[in-house]
Amino acid sequence: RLSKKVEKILNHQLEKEANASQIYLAYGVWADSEGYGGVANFLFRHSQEERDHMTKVMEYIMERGGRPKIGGVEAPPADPKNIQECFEKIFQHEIDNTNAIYDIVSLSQEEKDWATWNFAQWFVKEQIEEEAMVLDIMDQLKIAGGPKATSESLYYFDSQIGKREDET
Ligand code: OFO
Repeated sequence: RLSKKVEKILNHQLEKEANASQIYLAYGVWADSEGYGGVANFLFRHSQEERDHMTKVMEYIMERGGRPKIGGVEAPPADPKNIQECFEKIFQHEIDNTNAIYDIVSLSQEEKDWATWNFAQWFVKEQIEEEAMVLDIMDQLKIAGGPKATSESLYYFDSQIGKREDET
């Protein structure tokens, strides 16, 4: 059974994943309105992935005899100024989420809650993939010319991002 402290940190993570889903959704809408249909498609798919992360945490809490808290979601941040900022903000967000996962690992280790420790390892691996994915997209954007990208190279970038496979 989960301790109150572990239940609390897992509920905090559940909330973070729900907020992450909302961020990707909002940025997807922004990207679509800017004409980046491929990027929007990618962000919408990723929003769904974040929701799946939320569900994963929720199910684990229930499985371990805890009570998931389903609260409201935070309003997403303001629209990014441009496509660079869009991915920089997403990268920052993923780093922040990685740190939250590390807090779960630390607490479960402290409490010798090895089931939660083991559960959190899936997320440790997932965060490695997510950070690598965003870094890779940022590299592609750099190759496209970064802030000096032409509309042709951005068009190509957008179509490539739209075709990216989901990682899980
Ligand atoms: Fe849930 O992995 Fe991104 O935030």
